[in-house]
Amino acid sequence: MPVGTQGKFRELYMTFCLRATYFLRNTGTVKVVLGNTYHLENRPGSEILDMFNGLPAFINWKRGTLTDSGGFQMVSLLDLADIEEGVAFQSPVDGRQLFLTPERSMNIQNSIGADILMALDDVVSSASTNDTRFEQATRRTIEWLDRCISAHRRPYQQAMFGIIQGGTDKYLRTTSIEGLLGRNHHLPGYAIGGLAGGEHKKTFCEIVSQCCSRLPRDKPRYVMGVGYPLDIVVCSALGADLYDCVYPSRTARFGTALIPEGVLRLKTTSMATDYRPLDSDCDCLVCKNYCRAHLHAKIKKDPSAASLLTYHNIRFQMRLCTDMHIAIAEQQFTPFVQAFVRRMFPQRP
Ligand code: PRF
Ligand code: ZN
Repeated sequence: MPVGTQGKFRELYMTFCLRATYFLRNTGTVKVVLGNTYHLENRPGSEILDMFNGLPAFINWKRGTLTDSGGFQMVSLLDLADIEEGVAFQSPVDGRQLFLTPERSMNIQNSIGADILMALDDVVSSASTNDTRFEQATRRTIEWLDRCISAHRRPYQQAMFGIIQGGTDKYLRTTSIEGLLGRNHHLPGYAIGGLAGGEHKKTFCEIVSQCCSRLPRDKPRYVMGVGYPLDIVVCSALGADLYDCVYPSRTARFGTALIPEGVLRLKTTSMATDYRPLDSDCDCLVCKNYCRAHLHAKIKKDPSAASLLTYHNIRFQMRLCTDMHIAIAEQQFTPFVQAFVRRMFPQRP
């Protein structure tokens, strides 16, 4: 799921001067886009979203939508004051004091009207060394889930996913999973939260594996904030289904393109005379129309180069997912993973 924080997909919009969603549709396989409750509440705001009967009509997006509950933004953006009832924080936009409770998060997400909404979780940065904070967050996430279940006004129109927390502690993760499984009939899907924050890869894999092995086989599993191509492949091998990340657009802004071999830094001088497309296997309009040397020259003077890279990077991620689907359906996933890893790390035996 590409992330368009305010439903805008700024980079695509800038270059093509048309609704960005038109170009997202053109990337062929994007089925769901993600927006953030907290940002959408700021702008355009619930009143306007209600007038449109929700975000999908507002951004003219006819495929799937998902909103994150705001829990993670409170960690990533803000100097927060932590309160049992909910979370208070200062708006980074206008300094206003905001207060997000499970009820308020549900209320806003019901106005936004995405197909999937997320329960409000208490997210602790994986860099934290305060063990009691992880315990508190695990307990609180379950208590808040009950409040989210009661407050959700449209359970038949909008599917609510519960979120597993518990940091890197297996015992806390088990507590969290069991709490969620006890509410299984309210939850059409599950998310694994609290990862992708700089923990060791081995720990990350162990937690994803532990969670996936316990979750119902017939419901989607979403690993939140995951977006490196290698992580997407590894998590899928461990049994996960859904991902979201700003990585493809953020890395494009720094002049980086995703390719099967890893990444291509368009700003490096070797690109100045490289007349190949970004990725010769790619069918996107950027790879069909521009070479690396052109993008290298453009990047210095024209911000639209970042849009072209964003477009390619999103198409790259989507093709990766389609290729995984096909490999799984044809029972060829193991050789697929081997070939993927070998191409990215050819030097390893
Ligand atoms: N919770 C929520 N959104 C998230 C995460 C989370 O744990 C992550 C992973 N740290 C990314 N986005 N609600
Ligand atoms: Zn391309």
